[in-house]
Amino acid sequence: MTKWIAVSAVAAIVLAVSVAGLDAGPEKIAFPANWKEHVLYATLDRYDTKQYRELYGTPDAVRAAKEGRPIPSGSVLTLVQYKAQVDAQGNPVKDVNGRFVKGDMVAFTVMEKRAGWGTEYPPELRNGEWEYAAFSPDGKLNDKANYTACFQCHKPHEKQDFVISLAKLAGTFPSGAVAARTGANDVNIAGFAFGPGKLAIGAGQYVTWTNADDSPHQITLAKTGERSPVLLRGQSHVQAFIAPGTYEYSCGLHPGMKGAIEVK
Ligand code: HEC
Ligand SMILES: [Cu+2]
Repeated sequence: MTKWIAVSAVAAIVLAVSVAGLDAGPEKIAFPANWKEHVLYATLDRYDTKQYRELYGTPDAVRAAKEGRPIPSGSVLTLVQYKAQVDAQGNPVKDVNGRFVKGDMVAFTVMEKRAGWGTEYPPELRNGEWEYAAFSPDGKLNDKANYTACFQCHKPHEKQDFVISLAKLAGTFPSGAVAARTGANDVNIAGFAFGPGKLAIGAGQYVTWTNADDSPHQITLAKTGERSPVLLRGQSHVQAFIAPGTYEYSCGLHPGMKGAIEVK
C-alpha cells in the first residue's frame, strides 16, 4: 500500500514536470531573436556543404572562453547557415580574400547552456548542461531536426565543453599560411578534402596528416572508430600502420570527408 502511494506520487511529479514544459529537448531554447547583437566570433566556409556560416556567442560566453574560464550558465551560441553563392558550374564564388560569398539564409542551429539542464539524458548522450535547437530563417523551431545527432556529433568534444569551435570563441585558433607537405607519407587537408584521397604506404610506416584549413578536422578510422585529436590549422597527426590492408577513414567533424590508406 505504502509502495503504491510512493509510485503514484512519482508519476504525478513526472506529469507535472512535462505539463510545465520542463522536459529535455529543443523546446527549452527560445529563438535568439537578438542574435545580431551577440558577438560574431567566426565565419566559416564549408566546402563540403557549399555553405557560408556565421558563429555568434553571447558576450559572457566569449569573455569566459578568452579568459580560459568555463562557459557560464545562460550562454547561447548561434550558428547561422547561408548558401554560398555559386558560379554556373556550381562552384562557390570567392571574394578578393578567397572567402565564400554569402547567399540565402538556410537555417539557424543554436546551443544553450543552463545550470541544471541535461540531467534527463543518459550519460552516453548527455552534453553537460547544453541543449540543442534548430530554427528556420523566420525563427520557427524545426521539430523534424535530428536532435540525437546534435548530441552524438558534439559528444566527443567533451574536453572543450562540447563547443567544437572553442578555439575560435577563445581567439586562439591559429592563422597564417600553412605550407603543403610533399613527403611520400603525407596527407594534406585543404578545402575540406584529403590529398591524396588514397595514399599507399609500406607496412610499418607512418602517415602524417596536416591541416591547412581555417576549420578544424579530425581523422577517424572507420574500422575501429579511433579518433585523432582535433587538428586546428597547421597542426599534424602522425599514425603508424602495421598490418597490410586498406584503412578507410573520415573526418570526425565532417563525415562527408573521406580518405583511405593502403598498407602494402
Ligand atoms: C556531423 C556532425 C555534427 C552534427 C550532427 C551537428 N553538429 Fe553542430 N557543429 C559541428 C561542427 C563541425 C561545428 C563547427 C563549426 C562548423 O564546422 O560549422 C559545429 C558547430 C555548432 C555550433 C557552434 C558552436 C560549436 O560547438 O562550435 C552550434 C550552435 C551547433 N553546432 C549546433 C548544432 C545543432 C543544434 C545540431 C543538431 C540540430 C548540430 N549542431 C549537429 C558538427 C555537427
Ligand atoms: Cu573535417
